[in-house]
Amino acid sequence: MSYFKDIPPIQYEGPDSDNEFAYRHYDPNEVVMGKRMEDHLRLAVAYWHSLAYEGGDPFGGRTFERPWYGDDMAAARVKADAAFDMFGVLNVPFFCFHDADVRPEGDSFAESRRNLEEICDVFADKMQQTGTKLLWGTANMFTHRRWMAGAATNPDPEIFAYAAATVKACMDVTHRLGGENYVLWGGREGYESLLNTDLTREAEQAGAFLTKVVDYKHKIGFKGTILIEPKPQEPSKHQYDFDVGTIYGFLKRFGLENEVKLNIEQGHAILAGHSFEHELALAGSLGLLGSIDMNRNDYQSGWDTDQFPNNVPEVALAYYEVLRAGGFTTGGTNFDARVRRQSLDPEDLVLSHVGAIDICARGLKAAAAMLENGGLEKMRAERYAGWDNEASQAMLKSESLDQIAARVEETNLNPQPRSGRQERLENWVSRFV
Ligand code: XLS
Ligand code: NI
Ligand code: NI
Repeated sequence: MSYFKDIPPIQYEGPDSDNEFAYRHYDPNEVVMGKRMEDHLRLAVAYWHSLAYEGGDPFGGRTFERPWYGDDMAAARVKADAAFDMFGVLNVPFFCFHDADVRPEGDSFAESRRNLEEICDVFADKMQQTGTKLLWGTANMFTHRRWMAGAATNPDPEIFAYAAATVKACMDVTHRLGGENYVLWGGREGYESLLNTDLTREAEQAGAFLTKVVDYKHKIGFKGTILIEPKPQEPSKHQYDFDVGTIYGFLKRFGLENEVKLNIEQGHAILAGHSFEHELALAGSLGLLGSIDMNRNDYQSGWDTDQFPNNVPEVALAYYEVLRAGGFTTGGTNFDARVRRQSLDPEDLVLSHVGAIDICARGLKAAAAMLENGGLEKMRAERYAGWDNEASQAMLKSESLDQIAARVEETNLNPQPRSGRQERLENWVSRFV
């Protein structure tokens, strides 16, 4: 019997509904800026947090009791049943998974691969029956002890080889399941101590690895997007995919900037000392915005606590940048978020998503209203209007430093500062959120 048998399918009932098991703001069919809300947000449930996470923290182990816990194929099948039941209850169109979330580790690489393929056969049937789609697949190259010093950036070439085989297997099943993206989060691609680390070699290894991944994508005809997910630290002290700007430099260095985009996570942006909207705006400006991992960190603890989002103004500014960049194409909104370890019940698992989905719907609608109103863009355009003429453009393109200097003296240039109007803009945003 389904683990979620006591929970009704969640439907849109509108803001006045008193039903806990209903969406108040997420109406998949509501049209926002010419597109159905479901097609804007492209929501996904993360298998690792909702199905694989057992409630542990650094001070204590499992708190949850789920009928699918176990490390054999039978348990993996029960887990898959529960997963698709949950996707159905939530009416969420996508899911995401790592190999290690869905299958037991085998005694050999080949056995692990076969386990993965077998469970993906189960997924294929369920996806066919339910219409649920795969937003992205990925490889867990950080939990097992073999990965403790990294995967592609490991000092041991045998680990590099194992990582290559692992990613190939995960790309193969992602491709077979019609996945729309393939994600690489560099779980332990970084270092614990600079004292034992050769930065030059590790960067070369990472570049060679990613080049092989991109080549393989083309070889098998995978039409999805390869995405890198930035994170500055945790689990490593320092991670190479620190933030959007760092990855852009890495991609340029290895000539991959037109092949790879980014999966940007709220909590990781904060860990890097940025806001989510900063990372999204920068990725948008560099043409690298692919997909998002939606969550939030605890504001005090300073860790990647992967909580569900619950702040509309923050989420609105994030979607504003997504919409400004043209919205998602292959990407979407993956809830890289888990319930707290005291939230034991199936209801907690479902309602955490329900609340977060409503927050995203409100954020999206506010973002669309801001963009449609155009106020922010108008004020921004006015602020830079001085550049919209030939003379200013000529200064950028052709005038030399000494020519500019001569002109400054000839015309007795005396520029006057103008207000940046920050508070007025903040007031304007507040009208919408
Ligand atoms: C961990 C990451 C991870 C990736 C997928 O911090 O967010 O969950 O999204 O490997
Ligand atoms: Ni993530
Ligand atoms: Ni994360």
